Amino acid sequence: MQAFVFLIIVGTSIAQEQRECCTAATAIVREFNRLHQQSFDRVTQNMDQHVQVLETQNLALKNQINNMERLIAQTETHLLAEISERTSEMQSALDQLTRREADNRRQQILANARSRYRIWWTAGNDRDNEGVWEWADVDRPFSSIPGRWYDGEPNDAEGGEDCAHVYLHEGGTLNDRSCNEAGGFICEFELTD
Ligand SMILES: [Ca+2]
Ligand SMILES: [Ca+2]
Repeated sequence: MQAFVFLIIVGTSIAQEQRECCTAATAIVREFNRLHQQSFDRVTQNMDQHVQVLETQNLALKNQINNMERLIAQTETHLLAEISERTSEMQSALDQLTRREADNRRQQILANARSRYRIWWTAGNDRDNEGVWEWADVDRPFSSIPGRWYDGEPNDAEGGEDCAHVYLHEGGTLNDRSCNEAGGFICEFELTD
């Protein structure tokens, strides 16, 4: 009878220890889960904040890039307009310089010619059709010449003046004269570099 009671006491003690141990383990697991969840929430919150900062920085960078692209486009347009304007000005200056050089050369030739011949022939004539002046050497309207007739000319004096010469003493104006008279001649040529 005494031995049976002892077994019951021992059996009761083991079961109690098992319950206490189980309760403690459950508490530990619950605490671990709470701490884990707390840590996870904190990390998630930090990541959300970090992502938000990155998105803000990304938006700011996009705005800066858009501004730079707009600035580059405006600068490119301005530079192209500037280059076009400068090119036009330089071409105009070059044309003016070329014309001035041609005029100077023409004046120099005429000045040198004054002392050599009294008559300087051009290629202008109306030998084929009286009163209709043309160039003998080029297919170009006679009216496009830079010179002009002297006052009262051409007069086809005595019906025999069919060739045009230059009056050097009258500013390079033209007069019609007999083609048979001896004289110098004037040729037009293109100036080259
Ligand atoms: Ca004539
Ligand atoms: Ca004449």
